[in-house]
Amino acid sequence: MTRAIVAFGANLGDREATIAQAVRDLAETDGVELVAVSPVYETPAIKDAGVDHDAPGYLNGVVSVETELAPHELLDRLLAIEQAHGRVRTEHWGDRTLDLDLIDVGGLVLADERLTLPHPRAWQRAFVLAPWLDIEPEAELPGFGPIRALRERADDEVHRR
Ligand code: PH2
Ligand code: MG
Ligand code: MG
Repeated sequence: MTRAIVAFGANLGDREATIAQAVRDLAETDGVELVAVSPVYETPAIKDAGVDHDAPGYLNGVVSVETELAPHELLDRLLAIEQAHGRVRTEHWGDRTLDLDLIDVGGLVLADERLTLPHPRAWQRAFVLAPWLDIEPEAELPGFGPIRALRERADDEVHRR
């Protein structure tokens, strides 16, 4: 069994209901055991150009799981759950009903055309680091060090609900 961190984000539709159902979908997956679910944070949308207060705000958080699945199998499952919750796109680039990102899988470092681990932007995103810190205060991001120190440096604003 390998412990993995999955981040969730939603900024369209009934964000809370979508996230709650997505967490249930993940928990019901064969070969996946849900270990912890973080508090949920309200966060302004980050776009290529920076914070976009005109875009709908996100709810963000993370879950930790124990899994028998290989990283790409877990990725396939996350993509299927995203699909099931329909990623309706609007004129605002990047807005989505549900995003599930694989952040860390047992400290593995890998990069191929489908998956980069750890998640390449997790180190700088308070909307990932803050909820992760809530459930794993001593966690380290492979190659980047303790997430507590990373969280102190990440300056995007997050508000616990
Ligand atoms: N995800 C993105 C882009 N911007 N901003 C917030 N606040 N939360 C997200 O989860 C997020 C984002 C791309 O995945
Ligand atoms: Mg994402
Ligand atoms: Mg994603």
